[in-house]
Order: sequence, then structure tokens, then C-alpha cells
Amino acid sequence: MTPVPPIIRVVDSHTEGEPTRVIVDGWPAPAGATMEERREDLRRNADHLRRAVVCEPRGHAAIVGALLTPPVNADSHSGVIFFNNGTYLGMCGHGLIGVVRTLAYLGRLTPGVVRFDTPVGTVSAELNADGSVTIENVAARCHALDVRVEVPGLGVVTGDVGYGGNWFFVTHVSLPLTMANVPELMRTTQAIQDAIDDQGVAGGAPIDHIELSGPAMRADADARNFVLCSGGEYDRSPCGTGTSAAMAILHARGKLALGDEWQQESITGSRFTGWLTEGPGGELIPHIRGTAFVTGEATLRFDPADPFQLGIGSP
Ligand code: PYC
Repeated sequence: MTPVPPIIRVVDSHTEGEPTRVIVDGWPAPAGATMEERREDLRRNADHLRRAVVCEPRGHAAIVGALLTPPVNADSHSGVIFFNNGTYLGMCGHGLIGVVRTLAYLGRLTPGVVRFDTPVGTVSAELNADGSVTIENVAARCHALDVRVEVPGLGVVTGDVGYGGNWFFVTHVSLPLTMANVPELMRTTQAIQDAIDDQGVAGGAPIDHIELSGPAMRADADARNFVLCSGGEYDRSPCGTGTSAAMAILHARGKLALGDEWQQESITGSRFTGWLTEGPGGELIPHIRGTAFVTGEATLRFDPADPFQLGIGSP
């Protein structure tokens, strides 16, 4: 088990409303030659640090942590492993935008396009002159259309399954996607996730995010979403990997051409601009532009005498 360090230094930011906590010092480097191996090492040996850093009393359920590691590819700036209040992610779009703003804030960002290794592949990002960040994600794909799930209390819910660095079930409900409805949207999406977990839909695709899509409320957006994340909390941003998966599904339905911009509004009213290009092997490459702001810097302390040294509810 990875020893608990006395202190860990973090920089906090939010990207279009969704928080990211970048670990900048103090967390022992995970073992492994690949980013997948390093994520597995964290899962097996350092899960107590994940909880201690992002969960209460130092954090809260919506925070996504980002652990920087040495790169695995010679031309990458760093490796990055994202995690939340419950588990580890493949990629995280809002999180990568937060990482780039954080590195720029710390004076650690090299100019131009910067590459990062993640457990699901290498991605790249660039800080734009206006302070926004454009990321190029791993390839996205539409996995299955019109998938039916029997959801207790809701009946049959039909949605599409897509991958954008994490796995998404994308559907529509009659409930308006407003902040006032968040408790009901949480219950609805959690019921859909539970039913998917029970029924193993779409060939057992490891779906762990539920995305509701509805009409935009902003005049400058194409659609609004509500995304339930893998830790059971909702995304305050339009969700970078969710927007990637949604664009691949729209493309499969003939509703989004390569190169056309897709303006994705979030439940909080913030927005990502996305578009798809074709990769060298014909794969769909999602691009997402959004803005992050640094909100704080902290030295987290882990006093062995503290009954909540590793977070509330820790085993
Ligand atoms: O932006 O990809 C994203 C994301 C995933 C979970 C929370 N945000």
C-alpha cells in the first residue's frame, strides 16, 4: 500500500463550472510502464489517497482529481490519470482543460500543442490566446443506436451508446433539463444506470455515464445536457468525453458532418464548442474548446491522529 504522505499540494480550477483538482506535489509516483498499469497501481495500492484528496472533508463529490506522472511517450509533456469520488476515469475533457490552465498558471506549460498520455491513449491540448483551451481527444465512436433498457419506475428507455474516452448511454427524457430539476434528474439517471448495470445492454459495453440530451436554452447552443458521472455525481460542465460520444452518435445519425461545430450547453448553462475530424485510419477525432479558471491552491495535510485522515466513510 502506498504510504500516506504528510502533505500533498494541489491547484484547484473549474472548467465551465466543473471542478478539477490537479495534484502538483507530494503524491508518490504510481508504478507501471504504461498509463493503464499506473492506473491499476493506483486502484490497487493508492485508493486511500484518491478518497483522501477528492472526498470530504478536504473535497466534495463533484471534484475530479488529476494526477500528473512522467510521460510514457517521448514527445508527451506528462501522463495524467483522472479520478473522482468513486473511481478512475479513462479520459476527462473538462479535467484536461483544467490541467492545461493549471500548468500555464504554474509556468510549467510549453507553448503550442502539448501531448498528454492517459490510460485510454494520448491526447493533445493547446492554450489559445483568449485563454480558452482546445483539446484533441482519443477517437470517439457510436457503439449502438436505439438500445432499449427496462428501467423500474420509468418503463422502457431507448438511447444510444457511444464512447468518447468514457462510455455513455445518451437518451432523452420529458423532464426539462433545468437546475431546479437536478434532484429528479439525478434519480432518473441513476435508475437508468442501475438498470444498465443489471441488464448488461449493448453487448455488455462498460457504460458508466448517463447523458440526457434536450433542447438548448441558450440562443448560441445546439443542445443542452445533463450527465451523471461514474461516481454518482453530475457534471457541471457539458462533459468533454460526453460531448465527444454525443458527436459520434450525431455523426452516425447523419446529423453532424465532419468539421461542423457543435455547441453543447451544460445543465449549468456553460458551453463547450466541439467538432469532429477524421483520423488517419478513418476514425472520428473529437475536438473540444472550453475555458477553465484557477480557483485556489492548497496544501492538504494528513495528520495520523485525524480520524478522518483518509476521508469520511473510508474503510
Ligand atoms: O469532461 O469528460 C469530461 C468529464 C467526465 C467526467 C466529468 N467530466
